[in-house]
This record gives sequence, C-alpha cells and structure tokens, in this order.
Amino acid sequence: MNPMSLVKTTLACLCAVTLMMLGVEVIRAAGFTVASTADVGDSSPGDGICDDGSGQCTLRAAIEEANALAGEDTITLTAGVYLLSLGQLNVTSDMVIQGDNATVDANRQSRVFNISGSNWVTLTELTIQRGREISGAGIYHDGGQLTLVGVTVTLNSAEFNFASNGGGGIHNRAGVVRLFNTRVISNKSYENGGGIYNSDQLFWDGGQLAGNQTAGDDQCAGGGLFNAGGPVAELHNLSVLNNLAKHTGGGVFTAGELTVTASLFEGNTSGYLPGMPIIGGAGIGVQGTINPRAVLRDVIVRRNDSVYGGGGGICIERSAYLEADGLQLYDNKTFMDGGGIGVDCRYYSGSLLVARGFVEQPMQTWKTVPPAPLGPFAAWPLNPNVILTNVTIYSNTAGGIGGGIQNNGARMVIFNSVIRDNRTIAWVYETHGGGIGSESGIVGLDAVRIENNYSVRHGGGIYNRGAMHIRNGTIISGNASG
Ligand SMILES: [Ca+2]
Repeated sequence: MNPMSLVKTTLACLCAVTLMMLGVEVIRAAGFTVASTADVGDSSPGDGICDDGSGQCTLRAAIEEANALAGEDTITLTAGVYLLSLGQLNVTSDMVIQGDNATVDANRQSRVFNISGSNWVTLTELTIQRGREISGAGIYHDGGQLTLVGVTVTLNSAEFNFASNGGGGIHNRAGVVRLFNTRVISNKSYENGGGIYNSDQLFWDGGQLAGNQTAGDDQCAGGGLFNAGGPVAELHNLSVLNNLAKHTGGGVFTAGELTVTASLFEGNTSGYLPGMPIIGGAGIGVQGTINPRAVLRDVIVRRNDSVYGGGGGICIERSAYLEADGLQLYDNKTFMDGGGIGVDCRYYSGSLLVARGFVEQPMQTWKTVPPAPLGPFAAWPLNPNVILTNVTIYSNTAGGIGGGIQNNGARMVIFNSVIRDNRTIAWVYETHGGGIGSESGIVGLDAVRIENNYSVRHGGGIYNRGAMHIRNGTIISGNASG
C-alpha cells in the first residue's frame, strides 16, 4: 500500500469510527451492476445511485458515480458490447471494473479509457477495442496503479501526431501497470509502441503481445512494446508474436531496463527508416542514452526477420547491456549484419535496393583490401556488456557480417554455448563470419562450440577484425566458407 492510500484508509477508518459513535450510517464503497449497454452519463453523480435518468445503470453512469464516491467501488458489467458515443471513459478514482467478458468499443471515435490520478484501478475479463487517439488509444494511464486481469486490448490505433509518443493499445505515462493473462493484439501506432508505450513501470505475467505495429515515418520503434529510457519493463511467460516495427525492435524495443523470462519471440519484423544510426532487432532492439539493458532468462527468439536492418533476432547498440542465459535463438534472418544477434547493426543504404531481396551492390562500396580472416588476440574482455551463457544460436542467416552473431564494438563474452549451422547468404556487402563476425570490440569464448557454420566469403566459423580470446575447450569445427 502506498503512503497516500494508507493515509486515505486511516482517515476513512477514523471517519467511520467517528460516524458510528455519532450513530450515523456509514456510506461504504459502492457496487454497481450495469445492465444497459447504452452510453449515457449519470443524472446525479455522487448520490450513490447509478442512474442515467431513465432508471438504467450504464457503464458511463457507474464510472461517474465511482469517480464521485470515496473508496474502491466495484462495477460489474453484463456481457455485451458497450459502444461509446460520448467520448473516452474518464476514470479518476479507485475502482474495480469486472467485465464478465464484455466489450467496450470506442467505435474509432475516441480513446476507450483515460485513467488518471494516484488511484488503484483494476479491470478484469474485458475487451477494450477500436479506440482512436494520438496516444494510448485503448488505455492512457497517467499515475497510480492499474491492473488488468484477463483483458484483451485490440484494434486500437494511435494516430499521426508529432506531439504524441504513441502506444496504440496502452500508453503508460506514469505509474505502475500490471498485466496478468492479458492479450494486447492487433493494435497500431503511428509513433513508438504499436501495442504498448511504457514510460514508467510495466509488469506483465502471462498472455500475448501479437500482431501490433508501428506504421509511421517518424519514430517507429517497438512494434509490440516500446520501453522508454529510464523505465522498467518485466515480461514473464509471454508470447510476443508477429509484431512489426518500421524502425527498430519489431517485438520489443527498450531504451530502459527490460527483463524477460520464460517467453517466446516469434515472427516479428523490423524494417527500415533512412537516417537512423542503428536499425533492426526484429525480435528485440536495445538502444538508448540512459541505461538501455535487456536481461533474458529462458527465452526463445525464432523466425524473426530484420528486413533492411541488422539483428534478425536481437540488435543492440554497442554500449547497451545484454545478458542472456538459456537463450534459444534460431531461424532468424537479416538483410544486413547479425542473423541471430547484432551489435550496432547497420542498415542497407545502397541505392540499388528497390524491394526486399538481395541485390548485388556496386563494387566500389567494397573495401579495396579485404581484411584478414582473423585479427589480433587480446586479453579476456573485462567488464563485458554482452554476456551470453548457455545459449544455442543456430540456423540464423545474415546478408552481411555474422550469420549467428555480429559484433561491432561491444565487449562480449560467451560461455558454455553452441553456435551452429548459421550462415551468411549473399555477397551484397561485407559478407563474412558464418558463426561469428566481429568487426571491432572484444569477444571472449569459453567452452563454446562453433560448428558447421558457413560464410559465403571469409570466416566460415569466425571472422574477426577486433580482438578475440578463445579458451577452455572451445571447439571450432566443420565450418566452411565459399
Ligand atoms: Ca447518480
């Protein structure tokens, strides 16, 4: 309980005791059962009676009553479709809305829920759909604690507006949002965060983040989730499927702290925007100026596609932090660098590229002297910012450097892992390093098997132009280059 709630509760108790001593009836937090799906406001908010003026209790009237009354009121819906015609529903007080599988539909005319103030709000068994606004079209949350249980947020659209920050389904501007067994699917944003934009705290256990997209020409990171710089997002037992970002982070983009456990990233896509310094990360993108971090435990990242950028599975910028234990990363692909994981992934800027596919680049873009397949060895990387333990990286493909892993500037260590059957697939650029391609930075390999990878040019297993340290039974075998 936060301090303000404690104060409120304490005052409420004292007040109740005083009133009882005076023999006055105590008005408790109310419960309202909504029977009408009409969208009509309350005729007299605060009188404790949910009544739209015709004797009916509507959802809007119940919320207006709950806003006017102290305490946590409970609103129970009857299954059905509640089509909004009077604009967004404003929630400004503690309340629980029990959906009973009802649908609240904004009919593409407004946002669905606007939840503000330092309140505790819980929504259960509800579908929130077809909201339209410049941000947080399904739910805009600004302060307090919001919990969704068994909720579906779908078909909401954050429209074009340079002043907005996006978040097609949910925008958490401030406060804590907790999602349990909740689905955020098929939402769209012109700006960042097709499904969710988080700029404070997000905790999610169970459910799906699927089919969301960022679709504009401005900032378009985080097709499923955009986690801004500074904020914290924790995802557990989640399926992140088939999301699309026009820029980086097809499934999830984080500029802040991201923790993911026991989750699946599959079928996500990141695209291309000209002029962006790094690009890609079809499954996960990590980039930012404050403290961009991703910690992954027992996560599967597969069949994601970075169409014009790098990092088919994961792309991070060189100074960001990535730690993975038990990661399975396979069947991801990228047009450029880092089929599985890329560091400072580049995008293709050649003018010949007119459509997706592999178009041969003019020779003048190729360096005049091809670099040596193996660069200098160095001391074990200290203070690594990429730490991979017990990971399996296989069957990923890159059109550029690093079929499995590409490094450009990170201090990377890999322990007890397998990197196999990855490949670089076309000579359109620098196409080296079937298993690992390191252009700069330091890579340390400890008990790693690098097997049966293929590169169309140099370094079937490893291509190294940075510093590399190999120790403790690392095996490099069965690799080939063209
Ligand atoms: Ca009333």
